[in-house]
Amino acid sequence: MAPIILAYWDIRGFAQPIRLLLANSGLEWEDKLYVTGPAPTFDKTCWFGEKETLGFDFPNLPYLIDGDVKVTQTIAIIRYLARKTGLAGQSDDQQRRIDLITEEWHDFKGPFYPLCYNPEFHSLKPAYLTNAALKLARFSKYLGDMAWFAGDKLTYVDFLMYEIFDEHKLLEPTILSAFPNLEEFQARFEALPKIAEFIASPKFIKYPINNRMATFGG
Ligand SMILES: N[C@@H](CCC(=O)N[C@@H](CS)C(=O)NCC(=O)O)C(=O)O
Repeated sequence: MAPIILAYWDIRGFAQPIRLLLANSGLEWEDKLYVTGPAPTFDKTCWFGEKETLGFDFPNLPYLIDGDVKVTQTIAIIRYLARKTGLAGQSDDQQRRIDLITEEWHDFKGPFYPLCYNPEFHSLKPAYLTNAALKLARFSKYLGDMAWFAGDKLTYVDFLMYEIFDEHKLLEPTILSAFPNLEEFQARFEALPKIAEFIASPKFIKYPINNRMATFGG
C-alpha cells in the first residue's frame, strides 16, 4: 500500500500537529515539501503552479492523500487521521472536551501567526505575551491534574495543543514557567515513545516554524 502523503511548505506551521499524529500512529507516511523562493519575491510557483491540478475539492496546504482519499483543511485532516487511529475520543464527555479545546486552540492560534508575520513584531510582542498569559492560565486551569486535554486518554487535541505551546516556547522560552501542569503536559507528550523517536529523527522539522517572509520564526 502506498504511504500516506502529507503536503505542506517546508516549515512546521499548520502541518506540524498532523506530522506528530502521523508519527505517533505508526502508519507509513511521507512529507511532500513545497519550498518558497528567496526574498524579495518569495516565489510560490511550486505550489500555485499545480494547485488546481491535483484533484482536490478545495485545494490548499496542508493536504493529505491516503489512497483514494484526498483531504484539505488542517482540522479535517487531523480528524480523519484521528478516526483512523483511535484518537478521536469516545465518550460524550471526551467529545465535548475535544470540541471545546479545538475551538479554543483556533482562538489561541488566531493572533499568533499574524504577529509572527507582522513587520512590527518586536513592538507588538509584549502586549501579545500579556494576552497569551491570560489564555494560558485558562488552559492550565482546564487541564488541572488531567493527563490529557480530553481526560485520561490521548486524543487529537493534545497534538494541536502540544504544538502551539511549543511554538510559544520558541517565541518566549519562559512562557509556560508559571504553569507547571502545562510544562508537565509538554514533557508527557514528548515522552510518548513514537513522539520521542520522531523528534530525534532527521524527518522532524524543528525550525523554521513560519515561512521565509515572517519576522519571527521564518
Ligand atoms: N483553513 C486552512 C488554511 C490553510 C492555509 O491558510 N494554508 C496556507 C499555509 S498556512 C497556504 O499557503 N495555503 C496555500 C493556498 O492558499 O493555496 C487550514 O486550516 O488548513
